[in-house]
Amino acid sequence: MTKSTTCRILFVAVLLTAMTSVLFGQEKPNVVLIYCDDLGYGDLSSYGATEIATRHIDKLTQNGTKYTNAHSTSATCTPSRYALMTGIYPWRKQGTGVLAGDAKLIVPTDKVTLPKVFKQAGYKTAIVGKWHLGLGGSVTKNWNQPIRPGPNEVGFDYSFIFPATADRVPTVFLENHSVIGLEAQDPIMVDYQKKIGQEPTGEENPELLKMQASPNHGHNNTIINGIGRIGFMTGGLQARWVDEEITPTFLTVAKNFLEESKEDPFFLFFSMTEPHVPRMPSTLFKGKSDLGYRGDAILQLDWTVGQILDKLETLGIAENTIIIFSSDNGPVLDDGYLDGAAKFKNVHKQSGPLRGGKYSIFEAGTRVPLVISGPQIPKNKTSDILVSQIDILASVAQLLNLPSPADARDSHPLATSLFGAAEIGRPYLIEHAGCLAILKDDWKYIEPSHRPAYNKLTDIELGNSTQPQLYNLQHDIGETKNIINEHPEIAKELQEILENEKLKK
Ligand code: NG6
Ligand code: CA
Repeated sequence: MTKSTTCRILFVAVLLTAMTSVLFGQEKPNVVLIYCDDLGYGDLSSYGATEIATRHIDKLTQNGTKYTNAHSTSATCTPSRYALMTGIYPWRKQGTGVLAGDAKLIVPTDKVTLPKVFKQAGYKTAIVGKWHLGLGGSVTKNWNQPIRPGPNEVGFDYSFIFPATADRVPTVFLENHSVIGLEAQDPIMVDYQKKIGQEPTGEENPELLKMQASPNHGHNNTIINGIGRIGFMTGGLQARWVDEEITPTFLTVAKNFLEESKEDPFFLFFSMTEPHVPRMPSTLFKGKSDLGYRGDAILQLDWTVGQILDKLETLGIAENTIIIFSSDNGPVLDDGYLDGAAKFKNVHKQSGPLRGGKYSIFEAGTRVPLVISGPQIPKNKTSDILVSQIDILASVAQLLNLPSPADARDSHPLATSLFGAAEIGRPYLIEHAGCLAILKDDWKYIEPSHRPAYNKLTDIELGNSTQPQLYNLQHDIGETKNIINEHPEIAKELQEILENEKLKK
């Protein structure tokens, strides 16, 4: 073969490969959604933290757009995740509060979901990490058999999850429908009403704990890996996770998925457990921060994000991958264990300039970090448009040229902003933490509520008041001054929008 023929063949081969990648997939960006558990607005150095350096997430921030007015729908996990999956405000639906570890699936199997949108466009979909949206058709279930429905029935081709939270039983992983590592002769049983089996509980045998539970929080049921949990469990000794290995496990599984999916357009929901309690980072990270295990867990989270970014680079798909990084609700220091986090209350500002924290209707409950990077997304940009995680679903449909999903009626299509350079936010947003609040322009109205104003256990101001509240967030981001008496007309306008929203079915 002459040199020029070889060159021509090579040229045609390169051209064909390029055309194939344009036609079959590569023009569709991959999407990795990295979702943290209880990471606060002030927990990252790119969001102003001075006592901790989250350099991998900082790098992501430099490479993308950072949002300063982005929200989860709710101040706890299950409702925020319900909204993310369905595009429906969780307060419209009964039973979307924080779920027990044996709860049944609450995401409808016959409606649109975020992963189903991707599937409609031919994507491969996976969830790796925390689920907390229930499993199976009822509370009573046999954990030793395949459990359906779950993530695979609502749109994920592949799932590798733990059922609820790291502080709730069962402390096991499920791959698709089945618990991993189960031995037939040692079946698992779970109970949230009464003790089952002979295993020690935190309440009866606190001397066996490697981390003490905070008094009165209730993390004193079955002890697993030296940590008292919420709920009782027996059996499945070989299937139980070791807390220090949770994140390395999820990371390995996520990397494998990326490796296997590099030729397809894919959606990976990487749902991390940090810095939710119990904070038990891998030994490598213990003592790495100056902020105790909570800080160490954040450094582990940051490192893990770096590992995902590196993997995308190595696979040569970083350029064509959108990364969405956010958190399901605001921060908390003492959420059930005496891990020392509360000691750093006045050192590290986990809520940044915001008031409240997890569980709170004040801003720190739902205003969370949101960083998005990707092919069409401006780098090193800060945006203050109003956006919510509930908008991701409709925005993805818009990005992929699919019809707007009617079921997801609270989700706004903001693709030109979230995945592009536009600066268009949603007109208003409803916040949820037991009671409701509404954000519009610079204003925030919190409806009156008889719930407590303060939670002593977590030391968090919940923001509830029997009086209606109005704040101007432009001048008072810390919600220090209720100015409803000065602006009754604005309060009335916001209240009316809120009441109308509540009436929508
Ligand atoms: C609360 C738990 C808390 C945490 C939370 C769920 C008590 C007193 N506290 O009920 O420790 O597990 O539920 O957190 O039980 S979330 O981020 O998943 O919503
Ligand atoms: Ca959470």
